Formats: sequence, structure tokens, C-alpha cells
Amino acid sequence: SIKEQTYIMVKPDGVQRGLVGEIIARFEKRGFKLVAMKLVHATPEHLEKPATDYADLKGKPFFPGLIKYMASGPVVGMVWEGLDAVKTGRVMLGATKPLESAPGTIRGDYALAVGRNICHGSDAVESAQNEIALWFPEGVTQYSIANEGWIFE
Ligand code: DAT
Ligand code: MG
Repeated sequence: SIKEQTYIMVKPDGVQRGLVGEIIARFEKRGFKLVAMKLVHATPEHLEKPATDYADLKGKPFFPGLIKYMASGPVVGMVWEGLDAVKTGRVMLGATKPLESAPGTIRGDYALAVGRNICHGSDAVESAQNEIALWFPEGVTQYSIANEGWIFE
């Protein structure tokens, strides 16, 4: 669906390294529509909520370090809308492990360590809906853009 939405987040390392604009630019240029965005310094409690993709990772040895890193500074959360936003968003981020993330992807261009991999993207349409509701309880903003007919068939 061209109305599919995904939750994309620039992690604290991405903010500190000045990559917020670069990441926004990639999603804009690809043709996605920005329907929500905010900068927040999240608490560990928020980051561990069942509605986040990270809830599945509780019990993994790296989980405490992941939460500490994610709560170490502000993040930029965004909702991007467009055809296959969830899957295409994941492709744009690149593989989780830096050794496998291809050049041309955000992680493949900017990250070297799995625990400092710059960005997050929802892993399924259903988890995207949960993450969007968690990070944007106020809802997203719907509006039309003039060039939709040049992006979608
Ligand atoms: P992704 O972020 O690609 O969806 P994930 O959901 O499996 O990957 O894991 C969430 C984050 O947890 C990931 O971006 C970085 C961290 N992580 C995953 N596997 C890890 C590992 N083996 N060691 C350290 N951190 C890890
Ligand atoms: Mg994940």
C-alpha cells in the first residue's frame, strides 16, 4: 500500500555524529512522505515497553547495553509513509551486522559496530503500527504532496 507507514529512528550515535539530515534526505529523495518527527531523550522504561521491537530482545546478553546506549542521548523518531515503507526502509538501513551491511545503505556507509549502528527501522507492518502508537501517541499528520503521481503508478 502507498499508505504503508514505518517507524524510523536515528539513534543517539547518529544524532551525535550529525547524520540526522543525511538520513532524512535519503528517505525524502527515495519518495517517502514524512508524516511525523520528534527529537526525544527516551527513558529506559520507554525503550523497554512491549510495543517496541526491542521487547523481543529481552534476555539477550547485549540487551542491557542496548538500552543504556539508546537512553544515552536524544534520538530522532520519524514516521515515513509510502509503498512498502517497512521493507524498503529496512533495506535502506542495511543489515544489522556491519560486516553484512552493503555500501549504499545507511549502516553500510556510516557504521562499523553492531552496537553503534546509527538507525532503527520497524521490522514488520504490525510492529510499525505498535511503534508509531508508542512514540507518537498524539498521532501523525496527514497531508497530500503535489508530486505523488510522479512517485506512484
Ligand atoms: P535491527 O536493528 O536490524 O532490527 P535487531 O532488532 O535484531 O536488529 O536488534 C536490535 C538492535 O540490537 C540492533 O540494531 C543492534 C543491537 N544488537 C543486535 N544484535 C546484537 C549483537 N549480537 N550484539 C550487540 N548488539 C546487538
Ligand atoms: Mg529490529
